[in-house]
Amino acid sequence: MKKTHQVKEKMRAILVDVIDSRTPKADAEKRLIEMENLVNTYGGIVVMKAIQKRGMPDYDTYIGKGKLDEIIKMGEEIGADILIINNILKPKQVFNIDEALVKVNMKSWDRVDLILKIFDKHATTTEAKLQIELAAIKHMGPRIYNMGIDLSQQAGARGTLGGSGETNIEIMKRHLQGHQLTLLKKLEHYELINKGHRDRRKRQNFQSVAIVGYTNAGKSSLLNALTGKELYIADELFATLDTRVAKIYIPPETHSEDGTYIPGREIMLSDTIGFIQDLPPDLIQAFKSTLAEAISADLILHTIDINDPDVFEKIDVVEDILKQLGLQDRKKMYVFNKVDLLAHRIVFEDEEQVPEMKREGGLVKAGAYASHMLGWTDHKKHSAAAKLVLDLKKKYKEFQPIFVSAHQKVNLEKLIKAIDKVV
Ligand SMILES: Nc1nc2c(ncn2[C@@H]2O[C@H](COP(=O)(O)OP(=O)(O)OP(=O)(O)O)[C@@H](O)[C@H]2O)c(=O)[nH]1
Ligand SMILES: [Mg+2]
Repeated sequence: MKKTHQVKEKMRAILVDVIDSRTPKADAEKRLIEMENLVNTYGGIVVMKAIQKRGMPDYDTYIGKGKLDEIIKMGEEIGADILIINNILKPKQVFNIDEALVKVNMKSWDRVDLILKIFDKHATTTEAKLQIELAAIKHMGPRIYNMGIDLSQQAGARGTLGGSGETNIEIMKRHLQGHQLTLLKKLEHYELINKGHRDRRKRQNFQSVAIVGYTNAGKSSLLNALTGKELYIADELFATLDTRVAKIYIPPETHSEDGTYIPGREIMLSDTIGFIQDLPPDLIQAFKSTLAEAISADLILHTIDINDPDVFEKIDVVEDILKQLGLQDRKKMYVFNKVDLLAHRIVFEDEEQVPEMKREGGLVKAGAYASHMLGWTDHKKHSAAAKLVLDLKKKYKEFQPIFVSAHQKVNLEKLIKAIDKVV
């Protein structure tokens, strides 16, 4: 059969996650699922996955020689291209693993490699590309300094490098350090431009609100819904790598009692890169310039996918990263998004402002049983959703939790009012 076009085969990956003996099985499985999502986002498929319990990672190969042999055998049988380990490995371990894998035409990545590859694929602006390059040097540099035999041989073979008494690795190291400085300089330039923009907005008295949250929570969707922008939205992890800023318009208001007129105003809203668990500090550091918008915001909208089975853990991950960015004490509001996927007619029984509910009027008030009879949704799901909302409301009371749907535009007006009140 004649091929009309070349179809590029998807990268076939074997995943291994090394966990300690205290990690519960369910958590380990969730980690693997997230990792598989990352691989799919990159455009690969997972052909095998394994969880490995170890008291301590193996000194030479992290996963241990037995496991590595097993993977080599499996990899050859099922035709895998790559072994991805869901941990952060030492340069020496990566080197040893790659050396063993080369005979079956495979290579290895650790968690940071995988995240960097996705970043690289999604980056569109020069600034994002520079930040990724910087993060990559920080991550890969030590591998080259310590183990860069391949590279140094190549450099040597070209015959252009190599001075008296200086090894090729030292030259490579110097080269990378120089390059890192160049990148930092270029990034500084962007930071200055961004700072200029921020300062101007401050002078014009714009208040700024930053949307942050776990990757895929719906941050870009929320910004679009609130501002009418059309940012890139995708059911992938790390769809956004840059900061985008847009205005929300707060309409003027006349007080019903005393007739005072409050003029309308505009607030700057920014969207940025999503967070993920085990995000290495180096990566956060490299993205400081992009995150600067969030760092200087008057209010942080922590956006959360309410349907996430790990909603509480993901909130903690984001809070932890906010802390690393020095933002633990910033004014914060929690926005639980994607309520359209919940059985929200019942969830909002105590809130009369949901547009859909208004239309259904008295029926809603009839409660869970009636809606079950009407075949709206299953009763159990309703009560679970209602309980979840109550739990979230109680636990995060201080952050004025608000429940919205960026897709269905549920509760957005309430959100805008709440923002208006706070900033
Ligand atoms: N059902 C439903 N889906 C939503 C809603 N908001 C966003 N989504 C979907 O969730 C996915 C992620 O949305 P994005 O807006 O790209 O999420 P993000 O937080 O910006 O993600 P990253 O930039 O990748 O970190 C997309 O498939 C959206 O269509 C919502 O209110 N309801
Ligand atoms: Mg986004």
